[in-house]
Amino acid sequence: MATVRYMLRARPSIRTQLLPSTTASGNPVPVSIATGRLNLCMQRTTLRGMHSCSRATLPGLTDGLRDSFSPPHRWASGGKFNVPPSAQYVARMAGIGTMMKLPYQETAEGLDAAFIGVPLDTGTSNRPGARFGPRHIRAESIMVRRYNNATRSAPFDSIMVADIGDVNVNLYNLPDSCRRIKEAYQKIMAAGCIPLTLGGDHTITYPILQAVAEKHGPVGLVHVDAHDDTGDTALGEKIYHGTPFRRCVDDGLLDCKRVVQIGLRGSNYSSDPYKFGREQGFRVVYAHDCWLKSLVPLMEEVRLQMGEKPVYISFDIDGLDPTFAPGTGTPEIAGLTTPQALEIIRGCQGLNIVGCDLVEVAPMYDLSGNTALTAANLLFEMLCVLPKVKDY
Ligand SMILES: [Mn+2]
Repeated sequence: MATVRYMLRARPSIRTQLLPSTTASGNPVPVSIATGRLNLCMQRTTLRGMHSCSRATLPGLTDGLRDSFSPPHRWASGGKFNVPPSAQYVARMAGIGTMMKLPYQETAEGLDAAFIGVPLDTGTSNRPGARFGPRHIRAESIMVRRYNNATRSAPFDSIMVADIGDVNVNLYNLPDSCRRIKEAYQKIMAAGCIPLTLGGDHTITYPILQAVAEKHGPVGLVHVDAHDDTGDTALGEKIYHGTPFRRCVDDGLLDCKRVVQIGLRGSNYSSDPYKFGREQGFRVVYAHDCWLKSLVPLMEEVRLQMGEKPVYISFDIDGLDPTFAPGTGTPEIAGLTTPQALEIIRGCQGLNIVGCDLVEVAPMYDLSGNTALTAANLLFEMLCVLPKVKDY
């Protein structure tokens, strides 16, 4: 037991039971603590550490570990922007699981763009599980690196980005969750920050767009989905994941002539299911009109449709075919391919994008993790097409 060490991270005044802990190299590691009171203290200690963490440090690793195991000054570029750590210097799965292992901060102050989770799935109509989307997308995002070699975008050389955590949703009250989401996004918009949202079911886009339109006025919308999500009610309720864009129209949040819905498919209850959207002026692009085609020409038309004014991107992962993205609650066969998803997002480059979301990842229906991995990469692609991002 010569290598047994103790590490006390609590205030000395707190009486506690210390458990021994060892590592192969004899380095001290935090021990499991038996008392609830000290656990609380440790959580506070960790939070204080994260708040005080400079923008160039990796969240979740202590100074001791940094000094022991890594070369110094390799966490970031040394420049003025946050940068994800490189797996050349930091083991991919080391550290706390923020999006791309970016620094965590509590608010959007000082950020050009922020990743934010909305772990809500009480608006789902079929398989639940999207409440776990943000955590799994963050976990799989450890594979996403800092440069986009296909588009030559360098977001982390151009803009300040961080993970600002999750909206504290109310799982037992959907309208109250919508209120909480709207209030959280009002603060993000007030900070002049572009939100990149990790959903969550598609209900969340309604309160997000309430906050976005409050700042920018009615926005254009690039909506990728298997479903149009413009239903009026279900089971007598006006708010669930099948109605967000109907509610947005009701509230005047959309510039309806600048809305495109891409990937719609599946069986329907009506013989003319997309009539409502078309009547508003939406462009509706069926999945079967995308099969076996490049979507680059479509996106040229979409850029003309969107013009210079603000645009929001809402990407429901079920827009993809279930072979690419089975981890979702309402899958439909014969959807878009992953390369087509990239063509759509990359085709948004140059638009005045004011917010993006990636919704409906329900990880437990895809044990491979590939749906969440795809979502993490699509969110990176969205980051790469934001207005202030430069090419290298
Ligand atoms: Mn949807």
